[in-house]
Amino acid sequence: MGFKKDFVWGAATASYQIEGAAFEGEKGLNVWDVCCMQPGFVKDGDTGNVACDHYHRFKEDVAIMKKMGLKAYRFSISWSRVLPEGVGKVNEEGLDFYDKLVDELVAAGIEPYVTLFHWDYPDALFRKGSWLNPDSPKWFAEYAKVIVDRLSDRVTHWMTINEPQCYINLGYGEGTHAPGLKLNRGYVLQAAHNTLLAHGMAVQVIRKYSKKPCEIGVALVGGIAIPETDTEADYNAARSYMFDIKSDNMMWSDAFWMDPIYLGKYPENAIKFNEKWWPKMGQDDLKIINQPLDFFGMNSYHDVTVRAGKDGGVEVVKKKPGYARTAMHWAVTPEILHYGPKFFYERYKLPILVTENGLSNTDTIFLDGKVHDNYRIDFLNKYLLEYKKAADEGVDLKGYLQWSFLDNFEWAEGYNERFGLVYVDYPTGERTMKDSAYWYADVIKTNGENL
Ligand code: BGP
Repeated sequence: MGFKKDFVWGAATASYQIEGAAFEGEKGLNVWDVCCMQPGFVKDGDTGNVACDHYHRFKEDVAIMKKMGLKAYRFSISWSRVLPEGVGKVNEEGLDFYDKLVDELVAAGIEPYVTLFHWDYPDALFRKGSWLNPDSPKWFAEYAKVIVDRLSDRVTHWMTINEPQCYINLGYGEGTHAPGLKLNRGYVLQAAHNTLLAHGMAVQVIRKYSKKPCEIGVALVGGIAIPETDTEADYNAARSYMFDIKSDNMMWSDAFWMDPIYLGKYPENAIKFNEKWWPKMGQDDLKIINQPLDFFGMNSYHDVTVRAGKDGGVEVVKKKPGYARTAMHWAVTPEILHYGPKFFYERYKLPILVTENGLSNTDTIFLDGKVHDNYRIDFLNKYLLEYKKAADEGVDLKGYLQWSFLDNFEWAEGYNERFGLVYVDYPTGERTMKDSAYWYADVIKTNGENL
């Protein structure tokens, strides 16, 4: 069966990771701008101040995308570039940047997939309590309206938020990502609830004001368990690992984030185990969070294998010594693209769109001036073959958006790892298509038949 004819092949980026121009064009500060000023927050003192300088080089970047034959390009909008104070006065110069980028993509025949929020929260709103402020969902809805009013005559594919698991847990609980807070569970839960509510309100805004029929989703971390064998017992162990909340340690679980969005309820055990912390909620909050969506956005890189335990529980299978891993030390686990879509489709019943998947590496330019990133080709090939298995089993697959189009600023890791299909020489901004970019162009051309 393979990938269907209209399968969407693309690549993804995020504003803070590539744009640069952090203090240009009347842009307001965001929490990553501020955290990067803090010595020690990011490895080697790296910052996103210049990053890939995409803000000035976007035409060149779109030309490379066109050369690769990308059908879709997922990018995010910097909220504080458009609304320097987070709400209120619109910065026309900032909005114009995205307007021109969208024009350029459309002219190149590339479908824009817009993420409204990928972690660069406006500093001005952080100072008002950010996701802890009860008005924060409304602030996000106001921002969404500004973007939809301007871009929805050309943009018809939207994602509200990216990986709330990371920006809430790492940013508000563990303090390793911006804004760098280590708050107690009660506050983290409140921030999580408000960010889910913001997602729901933004969906309502997009549906109401979009100038064209559109498709909307959200890009969550898809935590996935690979069943050790194809037996019902191990499948059930994988389902249980992914969706059952067994202890109060559930802030990274799938069900805590996904059930309210796709099923309109928090898992009962999430509430039970966190009773003393459970945030106050409005009567209609869950209804607002549970907006109908058009696809299931899944960001997945690596995960675990499980088996049915002797006592009826779930056992995580220990990885073999010397197992394959990436520069980020993430295990190479291609099977997640088979079993993840299978189990998510079974539970949430929406077409699957891989919104991120890719390999971090320490690529360099070889003596011949090229970047021979065989590891990336092999990684993507293996993952995509597994993804194809899901299609063969009848899972509705919408597409695949590789992370990332360009090497970029990897948050607290700075520029230490490279995820791109296109190499960026940061001091000069020069781009070089890696071998994987040429290989991916062939994958797209043959709709995955060459895998
Ligand atoms: C994205 C980031 C990427 C990468 C990825 C990792 O959304 O922008 O740069 O870090 O998430 O995701 P995770 O660590 O959740 O697997």
